[in-house]
Amino acid sequence: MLKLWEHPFSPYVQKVKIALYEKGIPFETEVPDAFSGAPTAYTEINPRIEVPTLVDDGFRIFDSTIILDYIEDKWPKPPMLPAEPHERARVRMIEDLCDTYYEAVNWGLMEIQAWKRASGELAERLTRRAKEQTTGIYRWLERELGGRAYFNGASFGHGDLSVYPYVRGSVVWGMAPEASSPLGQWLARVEPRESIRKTIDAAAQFGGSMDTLPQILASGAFARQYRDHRLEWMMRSGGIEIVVEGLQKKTIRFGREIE
Ligand SMILES: N[C@@H](CCC(=O)N[C@@H](CS)C(=O)NCC(=O)O)C(=O)O
Repeated sequence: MLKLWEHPFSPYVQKVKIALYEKGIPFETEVPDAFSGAPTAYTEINPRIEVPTLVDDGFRIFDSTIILDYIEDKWPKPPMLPAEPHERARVRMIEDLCDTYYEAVNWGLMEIQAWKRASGELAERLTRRAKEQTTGIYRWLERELGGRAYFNGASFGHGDLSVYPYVRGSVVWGMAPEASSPLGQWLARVEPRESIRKTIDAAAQFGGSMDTLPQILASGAFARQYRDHRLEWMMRSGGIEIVVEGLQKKTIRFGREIE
């Protein structure tokens, strides 16, 4: 059976799960023991030591965008990308912006609210920046949505499953779109879908308490990966001292060097 290496909280994983559920493709899941930064057997499966990785009959595919393409190529029905080339490109640009810009804003909020990297004035400043950035993203997304029912066009597809996990993240971190706004209405339209419900329920049931995260960080047992856009977010938003302190205390690491 198809196997998805995952973490239920990962928006990249959520994209893939929603696509698999939409297409009715059965899959099994496993959470790798791989997020501390220490060497692990999972390196053999994904050289970046990230989730998601899809394993199809021994063939390993990493990166959610590449996985979505693979699923679409191998199981084309129902189609989840628009048919017309401009529209396909439009949807892919939405996905890319969400993966590389929007994700970092939510991730930064998690660093502050759950991992407690900052407190007091610094936490307020970073949260204010995240709020401003989220407002900008909402404006951009609403321009992209235009008069469409779905980001994908007339029906649900990659455009929507690429936006949903991030808007969901904004909701979790206290920055939900206005219910009456076009984005709020789109959210209400897509949220009841079974594919989304199953994905979100798995995250809700995963358990674990956010309360223990600051102690885990302080113990030095865990180094968070500050890869590309995440590092940029912290630097751009005014958290340079968090990066410096995290590197000194080894609670921040960069992506793995490929051997
Ligand atoms: N570009 C990758 C990004 C995947 C990614 O960053 N995954 C995160 C979870 S959200 C991860 O596994 N990070 C490893 C870590 O934090 O140690 C994709 O689209 O799949």
